[in-house]
Amino acid sequence: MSRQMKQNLTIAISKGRILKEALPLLSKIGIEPVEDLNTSRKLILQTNRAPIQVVVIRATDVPTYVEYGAADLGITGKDVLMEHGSDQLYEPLDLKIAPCRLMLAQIKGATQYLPQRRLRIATKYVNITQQYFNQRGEQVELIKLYGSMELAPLVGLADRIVDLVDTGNTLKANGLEPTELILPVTSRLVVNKASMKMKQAAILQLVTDLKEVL
Ligand code: PRT
Ligand code: MG
Repeated sequence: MSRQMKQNLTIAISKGRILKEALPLLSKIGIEPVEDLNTSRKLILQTNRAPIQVVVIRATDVPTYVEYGAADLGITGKDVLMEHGSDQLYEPLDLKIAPCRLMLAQIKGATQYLPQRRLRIATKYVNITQQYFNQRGEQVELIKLYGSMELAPLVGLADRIVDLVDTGNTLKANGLEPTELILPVTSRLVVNKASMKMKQAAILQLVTDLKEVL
């Protein structure tokens, strides 16, 4: 066996819906966790392909693990990567899983009632939102939230929100409507730059295999 084939490869995967959609992809290229993810509480999962292991972490932590080389590869949403600012990472593959849209949204019909001050926008995505309004030359006030953005306009915390939308049901159920598309989102494979050099053969093989099953 060549040296490269024996090299460890750690893949950090965003838990939740991305993990659910990523596992079938890995399975298609012959990589399966040896433990049942639904019952296991382990954070490091060995796979049937001995040198490959999977760590399951929060979406927003994936770029950090991969940047520092604690994981060689990562799978997370384009929203998370853009917000983090991941120019330290290679992004060789759009896995096309967990698709959604990052959108500006408001209370239905709210455009008719523009406030006499800067628009207040609540979001988890303050960097992306700031860039978006900078590009349009508009000054806004950003309010950073960590969840349930839909609530903010309903209780007068913000005039608008920037949030992920899939079916649109969550917005609709709260009397909100999406108005502008900010970023189309899918999950991406990212690679640590040093790993790409040191473990090139193994990583390129994985990328090629994944491309074939997409
Ligand atoms: O729970 P935790 O804070 O750890 O993270 P999380 O809940 O954000 O994780 P999770 O499992 O939801 O995964 C987040 C990632 O999945 C995002 O970074 C996106 O890349 C991707 N993704 C794809 C989505 C959605 N689709 C999505 N619909 N993430 C969140 N949503 C939310 C949306 O904001 C809305 O509140 O799901 C809700 C339902 O959407 P509708 O429009 O179908 O009603
Ligand atoms: Mg969640």
